[in-house]
Amino acid sequence: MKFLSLSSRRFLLLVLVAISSPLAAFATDMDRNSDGYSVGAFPHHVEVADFNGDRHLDLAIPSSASREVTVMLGDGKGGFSSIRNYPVGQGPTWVAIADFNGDGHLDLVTCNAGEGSLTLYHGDGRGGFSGRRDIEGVGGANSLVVGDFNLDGHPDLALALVASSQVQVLRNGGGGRFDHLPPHGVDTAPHIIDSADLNGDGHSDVIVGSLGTHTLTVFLSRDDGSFHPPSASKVGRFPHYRGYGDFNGDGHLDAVVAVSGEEAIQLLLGDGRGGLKPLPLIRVGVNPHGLVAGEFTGDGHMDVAVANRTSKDLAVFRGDGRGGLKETFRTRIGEDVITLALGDFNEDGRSDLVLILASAGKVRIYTGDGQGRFIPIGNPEHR
Ligand SMILES: [Ca+2]
Ligand SMILES: [Ca+2]
Ligand SMILES: [Ca+2]
Ligand SMILES: [Ca+2]
Repeated sequence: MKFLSLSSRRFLLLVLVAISSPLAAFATDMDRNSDGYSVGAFPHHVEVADFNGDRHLDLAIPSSASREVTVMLGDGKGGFSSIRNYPVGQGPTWVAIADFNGDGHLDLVTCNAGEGSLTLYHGDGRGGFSGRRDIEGVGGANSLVVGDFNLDGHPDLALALVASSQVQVLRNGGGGRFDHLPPHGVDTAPHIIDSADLNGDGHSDVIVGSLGTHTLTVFLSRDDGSFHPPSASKVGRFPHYRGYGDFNGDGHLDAVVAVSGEEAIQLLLGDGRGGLKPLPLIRVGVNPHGLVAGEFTGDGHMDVAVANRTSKDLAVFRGDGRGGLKETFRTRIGEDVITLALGDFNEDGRSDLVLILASAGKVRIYTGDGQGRFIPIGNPEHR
């Protein structure tokens, strides 16, 4: 549908989606070809959730150059029955999903790096979003993560503020009303913030990668929502996306990070107390960026998939359960993949990947075969 303008394409999609489900499926088939589904300009991030409660995985994708977040409702067969764009603030780089107002339906929030704001939408539980509310006063925020840091049952947000090299928690007082807590200093140029329970106390901790110092900083949570003094681990140059899992089978969560300046990934062994010990770099390709950790091969050991933005390929590393990672699969993508996420989109019991093609403005699903290989779902070889 390249020949249609964005607004007319949006209108056509809205009309088709509004009619009936067989036609809606037809609409998205039209929108999809072997290149993938078109979304906004420069999609930057993706989150996977079931927004409409039909047990099929859905996607939310902020597009940083088009001030919108795209919501794609999955059909359970690796396709999408509805694609809708919602306007947000300028330069959205990140999205997070949770039931912020406690009505039982998942909501979404984008981090709008272009203007230092967040845009919150309330989900209706049927895949639609409304009640836009913008939260100002988060200048320099680049990424955010959800966590119930003070254990009151209301999901809070933690933001990486790249301009001021700080981490800030926005505490949800209930109903999706957020209080800005005093920020914490972090190493220079924090980029990606995420969370994992590194010390195994059942409580999400916050991890931030800093591009200025090439470090990962861990903030262990206290029960009242405050953090212990942070500790940092030196990693390879330019840490980007991370995955978490117990790679060496000692019962402690470990981290694996794409370090683009080294053309490598790096495993960091967790000590169960929040410490992360970096292991030697593993070369992967040019400009690795997106990364997920999961069990792709059926042997019960954690594996890693990483996308190389400049060499435009995807590599899978099979974990041996003892902290070893060995490349077992590589496929050419031919596009600039900024990030990827994991989910069983065709519901065959095997993990699949969603790839976000930044420069192309597209989304592609690659189905997993359960043995560590991933094939684009439009590929006839896979039918
Ligand atoms: Ca769904
Ligand atoms: Ca809600
Ligand atoms: Ca471990
Ligand atoms: Ca699957």
